[in-house]
Amino acid sequence: MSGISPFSLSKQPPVILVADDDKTIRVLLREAMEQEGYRVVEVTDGKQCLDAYETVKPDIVLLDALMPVMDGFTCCKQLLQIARNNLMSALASLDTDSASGNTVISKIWERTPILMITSLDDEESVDRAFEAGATDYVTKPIHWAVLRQRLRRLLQQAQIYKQLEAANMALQHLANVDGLTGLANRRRFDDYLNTQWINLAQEEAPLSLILCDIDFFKFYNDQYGHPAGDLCIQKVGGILSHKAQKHQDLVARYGGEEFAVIMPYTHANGAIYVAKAMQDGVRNLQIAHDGSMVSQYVTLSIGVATIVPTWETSPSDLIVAADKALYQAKAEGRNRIIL
Ligand code: GH3
Ligand code: MG
Ligand code: MG
Ligand code: MG
Repeated sequence: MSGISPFSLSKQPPVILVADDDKTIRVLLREAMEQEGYRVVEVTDGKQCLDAYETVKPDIVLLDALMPVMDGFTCCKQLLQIARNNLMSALASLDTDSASGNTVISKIWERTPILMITSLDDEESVDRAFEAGATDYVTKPIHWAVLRQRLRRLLQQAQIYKQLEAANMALQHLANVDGLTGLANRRRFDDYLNTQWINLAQEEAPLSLILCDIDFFKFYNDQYGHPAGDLCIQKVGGILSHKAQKHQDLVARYGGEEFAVIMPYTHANGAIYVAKAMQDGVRNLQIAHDGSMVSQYVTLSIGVATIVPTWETSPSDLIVAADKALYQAKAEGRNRIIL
């Protein structure tokens, strides 16, 4: 007996998809596996196995080598093709978003283990099983203890991959998300800007950047206290994220009470339109601000810059331009938008 139960990391009973044309074997397999606490779904050939795969979402596929209609080798190859296609579509999304690297990692780990059942005296089938991409094999007549242990080990490995994936996702989240607002943090801002820079330089498409800074925020803290200041930052962050409509727009907390919005494929007019919506949105929150010299409510100063990225320029050129505009908005009296 291996020490760790395959259930130790998961509540649901593991699902085994069994494909075998021999009814007697299927009955025996079902009995043996149900005794282990697994849930069993039976099919009689490789074609049925492929059809059932997406709906059943098995934890393991147990695949007889020789079956009518479609044999186990072909079925195994096609199951891997499905996994590969999933991976390719996850990779394709990397073009627009570097954070989806997580998705790619999870797609690699999502690959369901395939255990092939070959005849004991058929060495060639063992080679073919591995060539087709099987994770492991058992031989017929079935040695039940061997099958039990292989299943346990494969399920444990799959569970460990899932745990690692969850831990990886949690780490990525911590590394990329601002704790106070739930917005993208500065690190994610830098990554995203760099990725978009490269995309848009290739496409010769425009990229806009909005930088917002809360007016007289030091006085806000002085007046209402730091916890109220935090709440104010959260509310402002929430409204900015609500006003950035396009799925490619990224709203980040750029610094203490500063926010940035990266807007790919957006000309200056579009960016100013969104900046105006953000400015109005924040004012309409009507957060009282007695320390402000420009309004009874919390307001924003906003700098906007637009550029068509090239290989001769760099993201910092866009940041410098937006920062200058923001500085000018402050200098000209705050609570305004400068392009
Ligand atoms: P201006 O209109 O020129 O922007 O004036 P300001 O007072 O907003 O500018 P300044 O940069 O001098 O002050 C920003 C203040 O924001 C100072 C800092 O204490 C406060 N701040 C930065 N991060 C946080 C935070 O996470 N929570 C709170 N409550 N305050 C913060
Ligand atoms: Mg068979
Ligand atoms: Mg500031
Ligand atoms: Mg400020």
